[in-house]
Amino acid sequence: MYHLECIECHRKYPDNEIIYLCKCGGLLDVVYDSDLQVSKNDFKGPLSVWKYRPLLPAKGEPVTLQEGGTKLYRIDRIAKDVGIKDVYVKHEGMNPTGSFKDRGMTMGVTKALELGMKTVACASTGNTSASLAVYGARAGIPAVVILPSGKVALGKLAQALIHGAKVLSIRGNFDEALKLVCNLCEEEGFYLLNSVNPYRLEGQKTIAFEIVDQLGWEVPDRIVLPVGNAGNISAIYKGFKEFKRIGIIDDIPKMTGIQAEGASPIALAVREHAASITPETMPETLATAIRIGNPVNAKKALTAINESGGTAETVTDEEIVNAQCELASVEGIGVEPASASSIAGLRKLVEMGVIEPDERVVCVTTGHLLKDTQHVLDVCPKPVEIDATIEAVRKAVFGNQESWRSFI
Ligand code: AN7
Repeated sequence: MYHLECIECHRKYPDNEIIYLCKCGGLLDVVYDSDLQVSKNDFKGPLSVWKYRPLLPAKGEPVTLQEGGTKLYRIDRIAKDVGIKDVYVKHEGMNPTGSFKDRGMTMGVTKALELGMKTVACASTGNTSASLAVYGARAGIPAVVILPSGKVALGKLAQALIHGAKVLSIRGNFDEALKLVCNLCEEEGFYLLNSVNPYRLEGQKTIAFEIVDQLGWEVPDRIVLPVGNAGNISAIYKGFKEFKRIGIIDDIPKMTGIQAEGASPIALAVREHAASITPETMPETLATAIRIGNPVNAKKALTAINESGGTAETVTDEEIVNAQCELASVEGIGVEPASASSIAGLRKLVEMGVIEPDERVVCVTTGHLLKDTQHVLDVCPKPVEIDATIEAVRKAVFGNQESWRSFI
């Protein structure tokens, strides 16, 4: 029903071969037989990753915590302020571990068991490790995670630790951690669950399915999302393409990737109309989730952006934090910095005239606010400490007009 296929040379591999890159070095895709017949009626149960099982490459019982089914919120106040009519947030922070990674891991760890793998492993800027630790625990197999020391938000680190992963912190960045974990998996036969693994992206493509489902089987004009290792933008694009191929939708949204200025090889390649990226050796941003200089899925992401008529843009750390505060205080949606880059990017692209005022846009917010709270405490006003008397409370509420919304 499906096989693995190289996106460059189109060499095919059976679905049960343990392989992450083609012999030619190209990335792999899961490709379904062209006579696959699936209709809306085949999607059963509540909104979730596994609702779309007819389009997922799993044979056995899923390893699941009921991921997906995240809410699609309208954000009318921000939309009005930005000057565009129709904006939604797909809040992926509402997944079981607080990020979109769970969609990939429920699929990837299910596949690991199906393939008889005994240990799972990944490199991570944080969220992937949290998710792998959880799904490893759920599956009852050990997980090894390799992290860039000092650059992982504490909420994510705490998750990886308490869910029982073997947590290794390297003196190096994410790109170095990824190289190491690839070697480790090769040498020890561990199952690699970074987004170079095409099965993981199969889980993540359900973001596209859910958006269409939630919009009453309509397609938005544009998807705006943060880009780090570039797996998610590639996965979501693949989801839309599959829905189009089986006749559920007619159009594909413009895939629009946002990167932090200090870690932006894909945005730079798009700006220069380059066919490939130039890796950034010293990536830096406060949005540590996307502090990635050599995105492994760059080739797939550039195809997604170019074929869909989308674009990529950079935002500064300051724009990211402002967008995070705005989304939190104006719309009541708490997301981590990387996720807020989608809102910062929306604003910038509307100002640049790239996004038109009449577009219907979905911003994907990839991780929850509580993942990463240190800089929130740094940028927000301190709690006002007072005596435990009603007079002091009254004075504090009405006397001091220092606005806690001053960042808006
Ligand atoms: C909140 O956890 O790469 O472009 O190792 O945690 O698919 O890499 C995280 C990535 C966006 C970027 N938003 O997604 C990791 C990791 C959040 C993230 C991204 C990440 P990709």
